[in-house]
Amino acid sequence: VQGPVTVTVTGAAGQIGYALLFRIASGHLLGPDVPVKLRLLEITPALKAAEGTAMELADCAFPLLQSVDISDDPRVAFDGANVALLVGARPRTKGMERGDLLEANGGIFKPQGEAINAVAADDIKVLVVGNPANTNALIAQAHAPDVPAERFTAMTRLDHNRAISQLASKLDVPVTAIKKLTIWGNHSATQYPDLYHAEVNGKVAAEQVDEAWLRDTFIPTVAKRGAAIIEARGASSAASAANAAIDHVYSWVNGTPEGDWTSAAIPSDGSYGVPEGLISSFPVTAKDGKFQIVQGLEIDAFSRERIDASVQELAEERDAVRGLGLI
Ligand code: NAX
Repeated sequence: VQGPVTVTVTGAAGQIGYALLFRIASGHLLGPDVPVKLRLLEITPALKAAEGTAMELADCAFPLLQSVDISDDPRVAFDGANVALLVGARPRTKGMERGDLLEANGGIFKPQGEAINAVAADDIKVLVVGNPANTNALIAQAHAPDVPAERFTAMTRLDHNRAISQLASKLDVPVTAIKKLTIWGNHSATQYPDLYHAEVNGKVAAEQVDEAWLRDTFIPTVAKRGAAIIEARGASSAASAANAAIDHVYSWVNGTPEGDWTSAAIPSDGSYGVPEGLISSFPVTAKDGKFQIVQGLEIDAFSRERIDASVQELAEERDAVRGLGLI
C-alpha cells in the first residue's frame, strides 16, 4: 500500500475547485488505492468559502482523504506537495489589455513558482489550469530553478476531450473508438486539433470526414467551445475542466495505454519545430511518471500552418512576459 500523496489546489474556492476537490478526494486523481492529503490555497477573502468546501469534504467521509488544510500563504500550501494543480488565476476583465492580464498573472504565478521551488516535495508535478495556462506555467517554471523544467505542464486535455467528443458525435461512434487525437500549440483559440494522425477504429480520422467539415466546423467548434459553454450556462466550463485536470494528472502518474496517446502542454525540446522551452501542447505518452513527446509524425502543409500560428502566439506571449520581467 502506497503512502499518502499531498495534493495542493489553488483557487480551491472557485467553481473548478468545487468540481475538482471531491474527485481528488474520492480517488480519481491518482487511483483508488492512494490516500490523499489536500492542501487548499486561496486568497484571504475566499478562505471562508474554502472552509465551507472543506466542511463538505469532511461530510463525505471519503476513505482515502487523510487531511484538508487551508491557507492563503503559498509557502504553507505547497509545503511537501507532490502534485500541484494551479487553478486560481486572474481572468481577463473588460477593457483589460493583454499586457495587464499577463502582469496580473505574473503577480500570482511568480510567488507560487518560488514557493514550489522552496517547499514542495522533490517529485513535485505541476499542472497549470488557470489562464493563460501555457504562459502562466512558463512564469511559475522560471521561478523554480531547482525543479526539473519538465515538471511544469499546462492543460489542453479539456480541448482534447472536446475534440474526441465532437468527432465521435459526427461519426456516430463511441468515444472509445477514437485514438491518437492531438491538440497542438496554445490553449487558446489558435489551438490546432489534429485529425490527420487521429484514428477511428484504426483508420485515419481525417479520411472519414470531409475537409470542409474538418476546417470550417470541427476546428472552430473545438477552439470556441469554451465560449459556447459560457453562452449556454452563463458561467465558464467547470466540471469538464476539473475532469480534464483529473485526466491529465492520472495519465501523467499512471501512464497512457499502449497504442494511444494524449495531449498535454509540456516544455518543448525542439520537436516539430516548436522552439525549445515553450510550453506547447503536443501528442504525448506517459510512462513511469514522465511525459514524452510522440516522435516521427509527418506534418502535412495544412497542419504545419496551424501549428506554426499557435506556436507563434506562444512565442509572443513568452516575449511579452520576458519584456515585463516576469521570466
Ligand atoms: P473562479 O473565478 O470560479 O475561481 C478562481 C479562484 O481562484 C477564486 O476562488 C479566486 O479567489 C482564486 N484565486 C485568485 N487568485 C489566487 C491566488 N493568487 N492564489 C490562490 N487562489 C487564487 O474560476 P474558475 O471557473 O474556477 O476557473 C479558474 C481558471 O481556470 C480560470 O483562469 C479559467 O480561465 C481557467 N480555465 C482553464 C481551462 C483550460 O482548459 N486550461 C478551461 C476552464 C477554465 O476556463
